[in-house]
Amino acid sequence: MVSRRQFIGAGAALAGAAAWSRTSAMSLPEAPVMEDATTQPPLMPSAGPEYNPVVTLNGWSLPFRMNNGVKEFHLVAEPVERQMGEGMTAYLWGYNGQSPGPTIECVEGDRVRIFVSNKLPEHTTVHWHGMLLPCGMDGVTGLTQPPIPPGKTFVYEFDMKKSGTFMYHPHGDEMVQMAMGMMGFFVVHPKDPTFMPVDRDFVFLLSAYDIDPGTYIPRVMEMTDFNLWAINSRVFPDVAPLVVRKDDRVRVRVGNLTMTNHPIHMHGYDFEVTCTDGGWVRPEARWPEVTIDIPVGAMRAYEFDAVYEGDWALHCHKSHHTMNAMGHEIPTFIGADKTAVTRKLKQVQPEYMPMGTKGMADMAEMSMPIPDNTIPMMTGWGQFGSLEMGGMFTVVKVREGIEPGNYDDPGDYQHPPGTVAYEWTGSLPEAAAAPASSEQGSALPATPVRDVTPTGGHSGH
Ligand SMILES: [Cu+2]
Repeated sequence: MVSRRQFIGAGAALAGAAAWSRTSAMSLPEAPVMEDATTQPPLMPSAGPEYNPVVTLNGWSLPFRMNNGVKEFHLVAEPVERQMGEGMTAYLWGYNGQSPGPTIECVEGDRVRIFVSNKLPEHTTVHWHGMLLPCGMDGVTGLTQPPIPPGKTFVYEFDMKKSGTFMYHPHGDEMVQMAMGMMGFFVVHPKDPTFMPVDRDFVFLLSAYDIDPGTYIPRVMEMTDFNLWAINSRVFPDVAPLVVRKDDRVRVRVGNLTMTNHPIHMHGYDFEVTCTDGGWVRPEARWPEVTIDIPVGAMRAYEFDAVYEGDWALHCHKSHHTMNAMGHEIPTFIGADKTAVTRKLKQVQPEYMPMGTKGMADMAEMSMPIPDNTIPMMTGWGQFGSLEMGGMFTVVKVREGIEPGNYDDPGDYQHPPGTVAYEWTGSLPEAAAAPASSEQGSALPATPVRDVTPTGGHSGH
């Protein structure tokens, strides 16, 4: 617990000559805690200007209180237990019971006072990524403030100069603290509620961990070879779907605090980037995309009109990032005959299964024995079988008639008859024979081949 005396001391030290700081006359706001990893419903504003709150996938927004016109929040940096997926819990560091920390929402023009209490075993600070603020509120250990020692509380206070999509994270022992999961979203809504309104506004942060199967704590020294690629510290199939009502205008805000870029691809739609952590993108500066690269330390928001019903995949396009805990040192066995070696290995290890000789899809369907506290590499079941996915993968579920404010999983998409890929059961045509090389000179036109028919042979002659 932080005593009132400690709190006043920290406030006074930070406030210095700033006459506007009245923190010493107040009590510390409550610090709500969330331990549930399910997506919480949007937090409607309890005071101040109206706004349309965001929905944090597998997360929540931090409640605030008003104090003489200032919005007050209380963040607590602390060790947390995060269920990354069913059967796997990680011991991370985060804020208010969760990693990532709660989303902070406010409105352009608000004055915000954020109390940060440090319950970590080492010092920390909070940097408000993308915000325009007084330099001394920027949260860089040593450069703009002393570190917040364990057990102490510091106060940050500044005006929301512009609306947009931002984040917060430590700027003290940053490598360790971000590898341990310390990060959160910060959304500033426009003062004018008619500015670029959307019906549904989703946010999530990309994070990556290296946690050996059967263990709980990330290896913080890992630089590139992570084994858990996560959306809000969850991995598929336990990342919440983005539930959308047909014809809604939808915004998806993504931030990347991993060690590499993530090309985020959404199926079924084209869309435009409308906001970065630098601000809103002018309409004449946008272009259509179906994949947007999220650079390290950046945020992108994209928007679309949800006119196409379905279960649409949304995932990182680096295929290793849609896998869960796996070793990367395994040789390729495609085409290898393991029959003889399997017979021998089964004599000493009867459960041995040969894998990878035809690819690795069989991994998803086998239930191999795995250690406690880990997640299969490729998993997740849909109405047509295994998805053979993991990591940074989720589903955008667009349905008719979903109530506004309802984000419950509507289940599998019911495809209209005749709209699902199907097996051809008729006779198969003979494969087109390649012309013998000696004939090619006369058979092929001099210009590049344009008129090859699909049933074989060349036209003409
Ligand atoms: Cu990725």
